[in-house]
Amino acid sequence: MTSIYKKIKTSVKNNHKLFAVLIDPEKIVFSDISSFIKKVNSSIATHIFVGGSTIEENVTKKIVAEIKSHTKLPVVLFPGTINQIVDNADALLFLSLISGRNPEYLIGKHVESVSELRNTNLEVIPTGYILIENGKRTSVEKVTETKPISRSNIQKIVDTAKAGELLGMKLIYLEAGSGALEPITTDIISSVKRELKIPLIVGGGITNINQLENAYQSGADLVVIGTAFEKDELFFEQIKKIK
Ligand code: 1GP
Repeated sequence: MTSIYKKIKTSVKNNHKLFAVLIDPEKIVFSDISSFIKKVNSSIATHIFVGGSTIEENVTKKIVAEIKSHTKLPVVLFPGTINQIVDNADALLFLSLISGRNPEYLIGKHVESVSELRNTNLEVIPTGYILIENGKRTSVEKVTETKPISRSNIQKIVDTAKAGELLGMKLIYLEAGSGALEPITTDIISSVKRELKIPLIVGGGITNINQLENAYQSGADLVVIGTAFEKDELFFEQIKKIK
């Protein structure tokens, strides 16, 4: 087992909740990165995720280098496109969109990315990525041309997550979509968590402390927030690290 994943497993075992700030390379202003990361460093964040739906060539590498020059937190790629796979990050969530039925996002892009991955030392973490309907059409849905699973079909969500685990995936990520109107419900989180032996990531539409606490209490091991910080960095004040 490699190190970032191993640490996630140890945290889960010790019931230590994890938190990732998601940075979309297309949305962050380069000159703002140092002050943004300062806030991340003094928050409860344990990881920085970097990724977005569409990105120009070469942007990610520059942004990852700048982030890494201001933090010791692990930088994990959460790529929406192959050109977001860069060798200067620490790990890669190798996402397979198991809620969808588009072979490109189940295995196609993965095959294409191998020639790039061969040249990196990234820790590759196979992740079952499950998109759940949240009331509006998300960019994941548009880009991947797949349908999310209905939020009321909890059994299908649970079975999809379990199938991912049985296929050997190391993490399951329940995604409501960036800027989702509603985060994943506590019912869905707890039902999935009950069945899984592997760590559970939850993200999409979480914009306040109550929603964050609810996600943790219902069984999320790692919560991802992006949009709430893009909209208002004062949110960091509410999630400061206790010294
Ligand atoms: C999106 O799950 C992440 O892929 C985070 O979503 O931007 O809504 O926080 P938000």
